[in-house]
Amino acid sequence: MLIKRPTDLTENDVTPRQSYLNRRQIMQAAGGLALAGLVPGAFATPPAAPHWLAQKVENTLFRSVSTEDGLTEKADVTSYNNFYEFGTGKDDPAKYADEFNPYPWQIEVGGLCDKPGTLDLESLVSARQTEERIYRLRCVEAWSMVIPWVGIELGTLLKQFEPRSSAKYVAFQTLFRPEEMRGQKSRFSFIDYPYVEGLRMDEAMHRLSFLAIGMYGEPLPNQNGAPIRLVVPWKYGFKSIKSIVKIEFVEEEPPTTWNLASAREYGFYSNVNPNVDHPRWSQANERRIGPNGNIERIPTAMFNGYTEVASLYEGMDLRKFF
Ligand SMILES: Nc1nc2c(c(=O)[nH]1)N[C@H]1C(S)=C(S)[C@@H](COP(=O)(O)O)O[C@H]1N2
Ligand SMILES: [Mo]
Repeated sequence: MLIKRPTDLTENDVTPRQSYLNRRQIMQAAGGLALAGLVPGAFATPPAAPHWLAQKVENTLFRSVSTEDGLTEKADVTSYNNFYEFGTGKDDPAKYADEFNPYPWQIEVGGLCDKPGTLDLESLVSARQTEERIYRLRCVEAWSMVIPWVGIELGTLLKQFEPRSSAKYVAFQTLFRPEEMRGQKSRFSFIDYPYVEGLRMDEAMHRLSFLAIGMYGEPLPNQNGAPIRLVVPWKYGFKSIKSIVKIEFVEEEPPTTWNLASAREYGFYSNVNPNVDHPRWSQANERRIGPNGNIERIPTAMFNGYTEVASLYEGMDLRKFF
């Protein structure tokens, strides 16, 4: 893992947005247009991100964390998703997330802190320097991707609300808006809404915990959790909760969606761990969806390779606290 201290950050480390586009994506875009011409109205126009947001993401000049692993294609990251609010199929989010308009957006921050408040996305984002971080994302289903996110460190935002010492955990909540999120209307959904997640305070304050507002140099597509989502690269993907509307400092371990759905399969910690299998499949390997859409079977690394987080779990039995 290549990590730069904030003081080592240099300008223009970031890949220009255009170079993310490759031949495959350009061809797909052309194909999509042709098809849209044949089937009028089949493709909803995605709600456009506001100008200030697109500018902020595009003008991100610093890359603070990177990896030797090759990037997953943007076309794959935006078409193969888990976002149950739009359906349980991998292609449902790309199909239906355009029915959701994330703008304007506010986040309510409260609980055990001295400066609770409601932030609108614009003031949250404009006050801060954004950075690009290239992280591996390892889904509990044993596939993985490598994604260039743009956003801010979670801890720097949380500090602003002055959490009290009694705050031991941070709880997150996704938007509940069934009119625009068709999966939330489903009567036989395996999970309940709103989607909730949580981190222990020290995990949330770890410098790798990130809030993304963009990827591949552009604002987040809806299917990837627009306009703001968590990214915790050493944990299984479901901890990286999308489209966050609420953050709360709490004393007790907060309930989390997948743990509520099946406690024996999905623990609160859910650190990537090749030595602790899911009850129904092995976690020793993963299918890496890599450059050019190539899928490679590779061994899974402890903490998804982010071993610097190990000190957070010293003395803990990671089989028990899986
Ligand atoms: N609100 C919400 N957040 C969510 C999910 C979801 O269904 N709803 N799926 C999770 C899972 S299982 C994964 S693997 C990642 C996928 O993120 P991506 O689609 O941006 O790759 O989002 C996570 N965040
Ligand atoms: Mo996942």
